[in-house]
Amino acid sequence: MVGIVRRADWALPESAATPEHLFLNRRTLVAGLSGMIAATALPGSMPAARAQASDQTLDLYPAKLNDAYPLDRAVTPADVAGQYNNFYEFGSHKQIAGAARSLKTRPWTVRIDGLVESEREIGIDELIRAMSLEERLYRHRCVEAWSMTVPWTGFPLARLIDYAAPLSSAKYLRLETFMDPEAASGQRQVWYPWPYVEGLTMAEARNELAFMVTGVYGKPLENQFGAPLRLALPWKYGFKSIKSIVRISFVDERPMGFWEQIAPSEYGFWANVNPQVPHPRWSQAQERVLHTGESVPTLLFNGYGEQVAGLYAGLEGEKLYS
Ligand SMILES: Nc1nc2c(c(=O)[nH]1)N[C@H]1C(S)=C(S)[C@@H](COP(=O)(O)O)O[C@H]1N2
Ligand SMILES: [Mo]
Repeated sequence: MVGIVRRADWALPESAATPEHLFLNRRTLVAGLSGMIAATALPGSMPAARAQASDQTLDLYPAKLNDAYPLDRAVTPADVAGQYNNFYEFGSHKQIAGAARSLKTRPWTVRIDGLVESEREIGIDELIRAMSLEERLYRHRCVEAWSMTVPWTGFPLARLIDYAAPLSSAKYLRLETFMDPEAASGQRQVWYPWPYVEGLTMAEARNELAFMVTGVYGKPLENQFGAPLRLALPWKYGFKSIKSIVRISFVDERPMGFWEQIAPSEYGFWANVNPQVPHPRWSQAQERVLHTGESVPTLLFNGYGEQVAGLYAGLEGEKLYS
């Protein structure tokens, strides 16, 4: 998301404000190159082609709407949201839906580890069946100043935390995306710090809004949305909503996210939406609403302050909004 073109105004065409060119800091570059050397030194490290097993959760869709989260705007059409995605594992542009089909999402295992009573691995179908599904209408605000409105299907992250039984020493949740350069051509670009990682505090993770997503528009997720399991944190910039999760770790140190590793001066740990705090290279005051052709004012915490503002009391010294 890091652009080299300097732009001051959100109203410029998205191609200008949208970061597409990668700025590399020295550390990331060095880490990436050593990763490449390690990869080439390991013969047979490429996974063999696997058959796609079938999704055993189809009968759970569509799930019942939880109407506690009403919207102030129309839902983005499914084909629009499904053809405009950020998923750098499949390319640094928005038209990755076709490329993302090469990801095999069954079988799929999620590892739960770190500061928990007992570490374990669970198959995605078993996990989804253990959590009951609901639908929620959420707004999504990308740090690149576009937004959409989506009917996600999933379950509260808090329910998964209860299931994982973390120890009281757990302070943060660290989430990790799959690593499969054979299926995901973006992961062959070794200068990025793969795999994609994100993190949040335990209090944030237990907030009612933090939602584990398994479906969208009344069906299981299509791959471009981050199948078979992604996060939705609607009060934060979209890069916090990590896709295609394979590992959930309970840790006592603040995890460093993918974008924070690449450009810490531009993308931080907290990344809460705030129209008054500009990105170093563009304003966050407005957002371009996908499909409508309109720009509207961005709201503090993306409009979810009632649910989340209390999480940040006493943290005013932190860089909460980038
Ligand atoms: N693993 C992974 N997760 C990711 C990303 C990514 O590139 N890789 N992009 C993030 C960004 S910047 C955004 S805006 C959202 C986009 O979600 P969507 O394609 O479903 O709209 O996914 C986030 N999660
Ligand atoms: Mo984003």
